[in-house]
Amino acid sequence: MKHTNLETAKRLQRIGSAFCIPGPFFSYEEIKMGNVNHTYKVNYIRDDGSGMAQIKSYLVQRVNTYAFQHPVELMQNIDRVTEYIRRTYPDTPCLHFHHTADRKNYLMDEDGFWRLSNYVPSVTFDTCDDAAVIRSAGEAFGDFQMMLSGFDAEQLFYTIPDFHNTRSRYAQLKAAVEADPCGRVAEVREEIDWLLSVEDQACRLTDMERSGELPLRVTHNDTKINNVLFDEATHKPLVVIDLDTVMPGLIGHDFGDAIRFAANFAAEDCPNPEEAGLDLNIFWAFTEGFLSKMAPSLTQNETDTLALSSFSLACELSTRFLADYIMGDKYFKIKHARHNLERTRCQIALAKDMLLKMNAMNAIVRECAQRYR
Ligand code: GN1
Ligand code: MG
Repeated sequence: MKHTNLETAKRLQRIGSAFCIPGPFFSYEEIKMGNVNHTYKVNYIRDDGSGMAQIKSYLVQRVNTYAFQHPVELMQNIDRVTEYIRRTYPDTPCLHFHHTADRKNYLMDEDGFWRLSNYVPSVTFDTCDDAAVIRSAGEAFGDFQMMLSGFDAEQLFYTIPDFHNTRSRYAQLKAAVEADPCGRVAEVREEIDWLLSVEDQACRLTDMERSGELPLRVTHNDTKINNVLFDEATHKPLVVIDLDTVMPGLIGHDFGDAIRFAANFAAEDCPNPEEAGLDLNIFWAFTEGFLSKMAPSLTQNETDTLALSSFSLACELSTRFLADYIMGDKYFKIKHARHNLERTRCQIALAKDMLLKMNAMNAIVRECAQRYR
């Protein structure tokens, strides 16, 4: 349902009061980042103690309960993870979610499932060709995994079961093709055929996980570089955000997802797939940063499959975008009718280029793994 600005302001004000935010509501803006949840920055007027008015900002998010069907458990995961980080690494900045009067870190009401956190003044990057920033993003995600290496994975609820199970993502695509509820399959035969032609290679990590050849860790699972907040002035990483999918996973899920997003020459939804491809310099910079933190803990199989993981994650996401397009765009937010199709084509073009550059990627991984071991 589309709301007017006034209606949205009223809703956000109501949510702010439920989370006991003091001071008069001043304004809000929608933050367009993120393909699943809705995010708003809300601004309040606060007396700074000397009678001068100051603006204090928060982030309000409406969790997409089509994607996250157990949002209460999701918020419990976030609570456990952030509490663990706060306790174990008191000097590391961490997200802070506010509580309602009845001590819940969420609010469920007639128009959704809401949460509210502090706003951290920062910059984020959707695309970035500055190798130093990319390297720092690699360090930030590497640090994040290392910080959680002592965290008991048993405590985590699977917020989206089989999230990075590439075999089951392929199965979902095949089911969508079979159902074809919108009559869109004929138009995307070429994409379907290509994805099916590389299925076994794309699913290699999933198969190795099943056979016990790759260890489970606690991973972030949604490592787009825009999930790292950077200091506005120094461009040093401040904090890793978007903890909705912190679950047991493979190191390659974090590495591969970051690469397929950050090291693509084109934006994820670029309408011209011929512009997509793997930027090996960015690949190198991220790998450096990530492995400078993770290399000492890698198994041989993990090292050997890191480069492949970026191909796997690009194919996996292609199957997700394509299945969503075929099913009528129910999962990912879209801005126009062919948005998911354009995302699919761009991701496939990237995956094809990754195949051509696999040897180079492997050489970079091996070199960094050795240097930082
Ligand atoms: C979604 O919401 P956002 O932008 O963090 C999706 C990721 C995809 C990504 C593609 C929970 O992430 O898995 O890789 O879109 N998150 C979920 O842009 O499905
Ligand atoms: Mg996310």
